[in-house]
Amino acid sequence: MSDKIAYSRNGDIAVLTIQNPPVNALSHAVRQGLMDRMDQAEADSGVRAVMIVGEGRAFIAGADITEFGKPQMAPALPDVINRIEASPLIVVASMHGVSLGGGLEVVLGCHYRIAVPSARIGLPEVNLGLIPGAGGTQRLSRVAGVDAALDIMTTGRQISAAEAAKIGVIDVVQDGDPLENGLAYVTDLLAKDAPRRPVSEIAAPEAIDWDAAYDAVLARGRGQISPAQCVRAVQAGVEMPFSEGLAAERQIFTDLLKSDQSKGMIHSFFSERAVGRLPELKGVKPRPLDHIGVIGGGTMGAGIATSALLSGLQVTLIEMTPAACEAAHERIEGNLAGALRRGKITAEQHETILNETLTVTNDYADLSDADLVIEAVFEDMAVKKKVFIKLDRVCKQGAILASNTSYLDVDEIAAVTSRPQDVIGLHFFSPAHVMKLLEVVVAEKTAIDVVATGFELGKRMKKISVRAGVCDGFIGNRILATYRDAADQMVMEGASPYDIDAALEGFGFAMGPFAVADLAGLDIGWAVRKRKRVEAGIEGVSTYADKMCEAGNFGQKTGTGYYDYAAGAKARVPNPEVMSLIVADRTAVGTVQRTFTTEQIIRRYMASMVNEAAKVVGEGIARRPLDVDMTLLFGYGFPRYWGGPLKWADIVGLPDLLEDIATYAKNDSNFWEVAPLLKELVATSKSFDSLNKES
Ligand code: 3H9
Repeated sequence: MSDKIAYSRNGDIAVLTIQNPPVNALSHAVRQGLMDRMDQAEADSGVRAVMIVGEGRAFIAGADITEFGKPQMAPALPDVINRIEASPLIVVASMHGVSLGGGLEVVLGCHYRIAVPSARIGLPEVNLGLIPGAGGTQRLSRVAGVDAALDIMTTGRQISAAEAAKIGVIDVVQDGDPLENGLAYVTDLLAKDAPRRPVSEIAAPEAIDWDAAYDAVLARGRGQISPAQCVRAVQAGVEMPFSEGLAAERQIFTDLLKSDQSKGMIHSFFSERAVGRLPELKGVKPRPLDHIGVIGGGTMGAGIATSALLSGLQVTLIEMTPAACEAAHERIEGNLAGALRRGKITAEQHETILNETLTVTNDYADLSDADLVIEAVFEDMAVKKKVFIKLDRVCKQGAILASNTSYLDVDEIAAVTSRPQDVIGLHFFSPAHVMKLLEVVVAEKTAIDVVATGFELGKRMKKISVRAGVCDGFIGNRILATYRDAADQMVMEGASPYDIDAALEGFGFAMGPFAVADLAGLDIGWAVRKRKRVEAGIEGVSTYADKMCEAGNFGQKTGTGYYDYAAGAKARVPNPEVMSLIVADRTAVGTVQRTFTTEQIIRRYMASMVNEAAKVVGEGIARRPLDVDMTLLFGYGFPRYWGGPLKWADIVGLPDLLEDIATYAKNDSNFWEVAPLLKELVATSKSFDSLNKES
């Protein structure tokens, strides 16, 4: 018999304690154990009720996700839950921590439910590209009604015990020890001779307009299919007898389990957790991290300072003049007001941060006791070097000097200090207090405990931290530069920016590349192009993109760019002047014109991204394919349901991609030079994911 479920007697109550750390996932042994212990309880003379509790930090966090994709071993979870519900004894769940997915489904199979106030419940299967597959769609809608059930399962959000009680999922919310509370509750139920209360016997809820609900959820899902499938499963439960509804739900669940989207999302789930786990950091103690310095109070510096303040760190921000200090202070205050409004901090914390933990000054000497200083000044090597020389002079021994550069050579920056071992790149994404990604850029001489401290900072700031090596643009911006080029090339060959944006938004990106450029500001790329031309001695050339800027069209901030934003950002319409500028450029350059289908746009854009990503992994700039995947997911709006560009590549097949690249290379062999790693994987019939597993 399994040892994952402990069995004990408390008078006439059998207590089943789930013991499967860390989060009591419903592995095969747990499912079998629940079956066996239910049998034991029913055979145990004098037992009148069963109580299920979880040991450790959760009641049950759901099905064991590591078992997905492997052959199913009986008993299946729906059978376990049906067996619990069908017991002649009364069965009670006493919950603490989370009861998620299959965990909530077990709870709904019990006849009564009690929880501590801090308990949380949810059906987060949609976050894995699935729907609840063990009765969740059927039972929750019977208990809570269709609207509340659909809200919970289509968003995947967790709700509090109080909210769960309001919609009837929890009968009693009570502070204290879940075991003690539960026993008292069951004793009370037995004293009252409370009946069994199977949810499957509750009448089906009222129907709604299923097609309208399906369409609304589908539209919200930006291409994700599983949330809308929840609607169909609930519909089946309303229109058919309980057992048939259950079978329909199971069919949708198993179909989705085989889908590309669930493969992508399950990859995202595990990669998100694996990305910060680096073998070389095992056992390495981070340096102390209490007081952070930030150089520069522009959008980026203020965002970094805000993020540090929100994670409880003391912050000293340096600006050059009193006026700039005041502006920086205002920016941070604005960010913090937003955090207060969204309930991320209390009014008291807000006051303390502004009055005690934040200092804005123009005196570098105030950094003398900082543990780590992040420079976020203008992206220019000479300016950065000046800052690092100053920091080297004022910062205490052992203090970490970090640059927020997005593409400059961190080794070169480190070389101007007397302590290159303490120098690291910490590349935040704007707005830094909102965006989840942090590239931890490890330079040649960076000490290992400095790397560990970079990851520790990311953890405290609740970021997804990715280790990157030094090269122009590190992981993310290097790959971005390539796929942006691919998009620009397609524009010159006949695709409009609007076709490209529409194709990629259809693929699942939050925004297409030209809409992103409008958001970031077209003047940024313009300045870079002008500088590069001066360096190359080819001034006087002006592309269509330059002409847009020369006319003052910088994107959203000026109201026009590729799009016209007169009716607001969401109601953007193509700027009518852009296409004529593009056509003039195409004619001047003389590129052969062709048409592109949506599929062709996506394949070419993605092939460029995958090829560059394979180079980034092959050169060791990213350690593993999953590091690239998480960078693109958390910093560049890549659709989570594809799992990242390299997971996407595995899904569509590497040999086909290689063939595509060979075709594109016929016109531009330089740009389309195949990544050696991609060739090697195809030659050895391996996937990118096989490299994740080897590492
Ligand atoms: C489902 O239930 C389908 C059913 O409807 C139908 C079935 C037929 N399985 O996140 P953490 C691991 S689908 C296996 O770092 P936290 C996790 O990988 C499931 N492993 O901690 C990590 O391992 P490691 C629906 C799991 O405190 C460790 O536990 N349920 C599972 O920040 C700690 O996790 C979900 O989608 C699992 N279900 O957050 C819930 N869950 O240490 C998914 C966690 O090796 N889980 N692990 O990296 C979560 O949302 C969070 O993990 C949780 C804890 C909130 C539970």
